[in-house]
Amino acid sequence: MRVDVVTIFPAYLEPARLSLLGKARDRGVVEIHSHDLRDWTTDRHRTVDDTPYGGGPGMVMRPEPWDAALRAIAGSSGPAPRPRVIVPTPAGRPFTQAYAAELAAEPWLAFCCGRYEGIDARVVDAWADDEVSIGDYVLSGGEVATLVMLEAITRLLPGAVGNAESVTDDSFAHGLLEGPVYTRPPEWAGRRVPDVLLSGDHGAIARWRREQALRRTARRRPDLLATLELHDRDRVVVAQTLAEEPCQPASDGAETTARPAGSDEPG
Ligand code: 6GU
Repeated sequence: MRVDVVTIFPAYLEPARLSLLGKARDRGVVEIHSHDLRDWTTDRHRTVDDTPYGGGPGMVMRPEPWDAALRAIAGSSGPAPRPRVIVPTPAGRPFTQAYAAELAAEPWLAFCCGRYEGIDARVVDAWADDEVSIGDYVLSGGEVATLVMLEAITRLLPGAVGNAESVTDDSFAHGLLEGPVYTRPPEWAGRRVPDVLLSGDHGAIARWRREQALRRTARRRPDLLATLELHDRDRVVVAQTLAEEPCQPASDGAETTARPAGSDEPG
């Protein structure tokens, strides 16, 4: 996959050289080019913004540099006739795992990182295939949102992650949040790893993990359950979880299985 990112702060994309994204680039799984929008300005001050028509606070990004940048990029010989053009904005459609998977199937993406109050709507209308938000809060620009989306997309690309299973088991891949995970030692700071995980009984482990995922999802994201097809046994777990006392923030009831060693109240 090829990715072009247009921004007035190309340095914001430097973290895309690290870790998973960096390795995917080294392996040729993804090719990321960041561009300075100001390279397509024509005035001495390299101006990219102006005051909003109709008044109001802040500044709006002028259309001409964006159009020039996108013409130059789309006209360069990429892997497709033109890239799918994405404008990150808090006013966009929500970015989800399914959306990440859809974008991961594209040969070529271009992200247009706006700043200030946004980009002139005419050039967005002319070029953007998608206006996308990463959540219900406001960032100062699209750069960090682009990094977020690039990481979510790239880890879905074949050859990007060592263990393909770690992608398919993720939270959201099955519509449920992932439950708690543990490694050695079996007891740490008086807290024991749930016995079932040490049992070697793969069926029991799979059932326990499903139950933990259901409990966590029912506690933290009950909205996710509405769209899922649940088995009868799943429904019992959800009903039990929802009938329990609301628990402390950041807890989802997993403490009943990962209780301190020596604690003997029922789980
Ligand atoms: Cl994609 N951009 C900005 N600036 N703020 C956001 C966002 C995107 N998603 C949530 N907040």
